[in-house]
Amino acid sequence: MLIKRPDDCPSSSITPRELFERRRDFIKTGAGLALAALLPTAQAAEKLAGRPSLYSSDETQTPYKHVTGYNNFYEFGTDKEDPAANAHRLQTQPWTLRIEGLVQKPKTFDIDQLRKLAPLEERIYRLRCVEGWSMVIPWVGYPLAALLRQVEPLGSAKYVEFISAVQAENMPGVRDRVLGWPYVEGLRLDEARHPLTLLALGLYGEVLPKQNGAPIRIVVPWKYGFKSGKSIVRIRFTDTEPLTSWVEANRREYGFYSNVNPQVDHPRWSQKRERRLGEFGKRDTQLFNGYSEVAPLYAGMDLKRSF
Ligand SMILES: Nc1nc2c(c(=O)[nH]1)N[C@H]1C(S)=C(S)[C@@H](COP(=O)(O)O)O[C@H]1N2
Ligand SMILES: [Mo]
Repeated sequence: MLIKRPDDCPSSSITPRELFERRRDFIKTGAGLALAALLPTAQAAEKLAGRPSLYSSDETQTPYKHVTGYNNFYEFGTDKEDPAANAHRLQTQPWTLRIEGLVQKPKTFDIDQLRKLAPLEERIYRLRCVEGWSMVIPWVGYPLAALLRQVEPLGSAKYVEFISAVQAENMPGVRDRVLGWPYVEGLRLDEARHPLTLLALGLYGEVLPKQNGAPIRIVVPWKYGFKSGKSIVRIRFTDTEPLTSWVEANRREYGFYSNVNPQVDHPRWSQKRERRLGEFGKRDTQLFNGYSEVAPLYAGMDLKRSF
């Protein structure tokens, strides 16, 4: 059935691609022909291509509809469908990213400057969420290290903090005190500079959909998904471990490191298995989400204590 009542199917949850596909399906049927004329012409999402990267996984990519329809973005609500329904309200133009703290040259970048800063790559990464699902997503972006070096960090800088936008009037979720706002995440500087850590500006060959963290987000593929802050406006270099939103909310359940680790269960559930969105059954979760090249970052650390 193609026609749904508006409240079953908020227009905001329909992606340009879905609209396009619906129009096409309509046009194929005689009955659809007349109705197709009433539908808004789908505005194609702005393309953003990247050159293929050697860091890419060759696994089956998670369908676009799951990547953009089943999200965590608490600023827009706590249900997995809320971001797709509400994130259209996020105002992404103009947008600036301020980089400051323990640096020689604090700077502010706009999106055009960020897009041109380094060659865009397409990186197909696995992402494992702490709640037990996983995805394979073709991101478009470049290593965060390319951005961080622009501001010449001081020797005293040991961590970076990522601060997401707060637009109270556009974000129904920030009325809830589930988390302290703004959403804050952080990495140790060597983690932030690791070549796998990505500054993402797009996915599936398009600019980032708003529910996925437009116009810029971090992606750290060996850590649980919540370490990847969305819609960030500020990066701050610090000498102390940042107090992240999830640690602040519940430090017994969420640690600063949050490396994917099947041997360290969440206090309320096992982390040994995961479900790939769009698939049935479960697969084994791998240490560091399978990105074993990051192991040297944690040499000598007890990963059960520093979870
Ligand atoms: N600002 C912000 N960033 C966020 C979140 C959030 O609620 N707010 N949720 C995190 C969580 S829990 C996950 S699993 C990933 C989900 O990213 P995705 O929706 O693109 O799959 O975003 C992370 N980044
Ligand atoms: Mo998550």
